Amino acid sequence: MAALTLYHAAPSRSSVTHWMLEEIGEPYDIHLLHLSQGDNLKPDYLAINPMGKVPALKHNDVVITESAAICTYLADAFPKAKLNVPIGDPRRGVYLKWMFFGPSCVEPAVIDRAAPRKEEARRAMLGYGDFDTVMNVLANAVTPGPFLMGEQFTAADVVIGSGLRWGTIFKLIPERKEFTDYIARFVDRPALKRATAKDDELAKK
Ligand SMILES: N[C@@H](CCC(=O)N[C@@H](CS)C(=O)NCC(=O)O)C(=O)O
Repeated sequence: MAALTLYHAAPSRSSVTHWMLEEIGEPYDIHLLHLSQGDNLKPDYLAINPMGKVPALKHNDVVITESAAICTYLADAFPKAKLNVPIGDPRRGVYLKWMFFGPSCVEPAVIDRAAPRKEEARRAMLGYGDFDTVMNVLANAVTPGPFLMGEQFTAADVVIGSGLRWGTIFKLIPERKEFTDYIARFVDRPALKRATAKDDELAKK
């Protein structure tokens, strides 16, 4: 049994952490859940993540939930993979900004657009402000690149890159050249290809 176990549904938001585990290159087990069968709401799994959501990652006896937190944790716990910006490096603040920008700005902006509210909330009330500003900030952040932190590909690219990739596939994010160029720079990474191929197999189970 590996020290790392990913509680995963394929494909889903846990695919972000699946890609991250492939980037890290440490052995891991997958505990597959079928969301359509309500596995995530069964008592066994609620004991792991009371939110009833995937992903969850177990590392020895510690459980981590929230995909961006899992990616941050893995990058720090396995620095050999060079996917983090370590404490002490002044660039870490910017790196953490992008790690948080994914779940606190990109995701809610995209989901609010996919499922609009009856009454539009005031810009000041929304942590992400407005969709167009989020997109413009992201477009600037990945240009010229190649990655969010410049030459170094980091866990922030796994988080933000996944959001942009899925958002573009589902046509929830505009097909801007800045985004298509950025996605093209990471889409052929062997770790992403391995995770996607494994997800395709897992989706059949
Ligand atoms: N904030 C969480 C969101 C996780 C999430 O929404 N996961 C979805 C899969 S895409 C889920 O578990 N849905 C099942 C359900 O809510 O019943 C994260 O980023 O990890």
